[in-house]
Amino acid sequence: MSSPFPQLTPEEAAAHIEHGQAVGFSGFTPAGAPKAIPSAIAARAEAAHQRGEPFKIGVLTGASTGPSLDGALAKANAISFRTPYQSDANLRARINAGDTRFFDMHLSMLPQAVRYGFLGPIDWAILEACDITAGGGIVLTSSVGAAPTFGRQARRVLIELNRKHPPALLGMHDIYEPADPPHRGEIPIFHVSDRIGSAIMQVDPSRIVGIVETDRADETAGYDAPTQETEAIGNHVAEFLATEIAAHRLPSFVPIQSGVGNLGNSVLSALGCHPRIPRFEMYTEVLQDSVVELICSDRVKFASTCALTLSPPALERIYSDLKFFRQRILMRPQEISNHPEVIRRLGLISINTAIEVDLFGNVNSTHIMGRQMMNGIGGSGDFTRNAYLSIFTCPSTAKGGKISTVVPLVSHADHSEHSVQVVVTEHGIADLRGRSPHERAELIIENCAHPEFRHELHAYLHMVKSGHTPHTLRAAFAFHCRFLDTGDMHGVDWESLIPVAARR
Ligand code: 0RQ
Repeated sequence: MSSPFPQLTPEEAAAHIEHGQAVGFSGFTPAGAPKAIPSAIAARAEAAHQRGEPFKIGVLTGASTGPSLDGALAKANAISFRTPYQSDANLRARINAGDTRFFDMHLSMLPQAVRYGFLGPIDWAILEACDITAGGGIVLTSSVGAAPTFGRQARRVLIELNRKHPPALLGMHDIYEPADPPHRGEIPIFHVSDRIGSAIMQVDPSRIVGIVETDRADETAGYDAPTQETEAIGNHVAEFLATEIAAHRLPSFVPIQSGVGNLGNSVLSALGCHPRIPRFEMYTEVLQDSVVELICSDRVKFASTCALTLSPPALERIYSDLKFFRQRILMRPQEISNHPEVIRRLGLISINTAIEVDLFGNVNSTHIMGRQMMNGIGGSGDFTRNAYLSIFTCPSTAKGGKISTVVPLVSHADHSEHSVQVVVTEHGIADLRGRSPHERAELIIENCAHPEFRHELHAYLHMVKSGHTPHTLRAAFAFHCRFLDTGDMHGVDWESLIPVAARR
């Protein structure tokens, strides 16, 4: 059928976007993000800058995106404002240099913050589709993210019709936007596979300015092979959950959420292989390569996700047998995949990665040395705060062993000791449930810290014995300060930092 919408080149589409406008892009991780139009906007910004004219836009997405969106726009210094999450090295540098204002948000809250008007008007929605009807019905591609909200809220809409994604994807999305208070009712998901919305998202066709046809693969990087460290962490998580089953603390094996990355990929592989972990379901925001394997081997029964964050071969595997996978995978908007109501109802096991964890279970997911933004909180807060069982994993050291990821006090707090229940490193597990701060500290040092740092952490702890939480503000950041001064956390002189009179 011929399309009633004008066919545009990426450059023609980009020419519509003006300096100072706010643009909501589809995509959640590089999955499902437009590529041609944002690259052309970046070129337009570069040309404007060469003429000495300002050109920056506000960029809203579902989560991170790939090199053609965040990467290209950041290289061109074309992003004034960015939310809710990113993971591109160029953009990270722009944010930390103060060129781009970044607003780090819980991913579940982005769509409603847009509807409430908290983030200002959205001038444009730029959405990647695999099919579009004359009436403005859009079949999204490898993610849903916040596309339905951007499509409804934006004044005008541009579509990237990407032939790399088959129109037969129809049926893998479940588009549902809750009403806003005071009219919001329950979100009727009672099982991971419940469908509550439409397979197609709807945009007012009179606001569609044009369509750009492309044929470009998602820019999701593949996953590294597991290392001894990531395998050990995965095995600890699997063994811990098997013990929970044996202790009847998991009467039925509740669905799993797992964060993105090599570690998350390894943990899922370990769960899939463990003989005492039953077949399970996933209610998560990102589906990674290991889950495709586990669906094929029938270890994972069903996966509800917001995005197919897959390497090109793994995505191809799904596209080559959509009949099989359509019965086992459903993509939802981030407002639903990460919704606290649904997470509490289903009772999830959340597994996310920390940058650092302190002796009491507070977790930093976002900042390096308290100052430099890494990626953002992503969905980790949505899941951790509401999970049946919340787990954080991380290697016990970073930067070739010079940094202990177990520190006296986190240099930035994303998840508090009240939400974090279990900490896992390659050395073992600290189960913090029902433990006081003193007990937590002992467990985390003994079970999780790297042996090279255990003595130092004990030295800190034993200098200050009284109080509900054994801290001394004089030395709580001594590890971090030592690293900033010398490039290595080893060798803190606790004796001189904490005067005898302060050791109570
Ligand atoms: O640095 O890249 O220079 O080598 O941080 O660390 O170990 O490669 O781990 O890629 O899984 O990222 C928490 C950032 C971990 C991620 C975080 C350095 C380390 C390395 C990356 P290099 P790794 P990962 C689902 C849920 C928040 C959002 C979230 C994240 C780099 O998992 O963004 O959970 N989480 N979302 O060397 C200094 C430390 C360090 C450190 C690690 N203590 N000090 N540097 N690094 N620890 C996803 C979504 O929501 C979409």
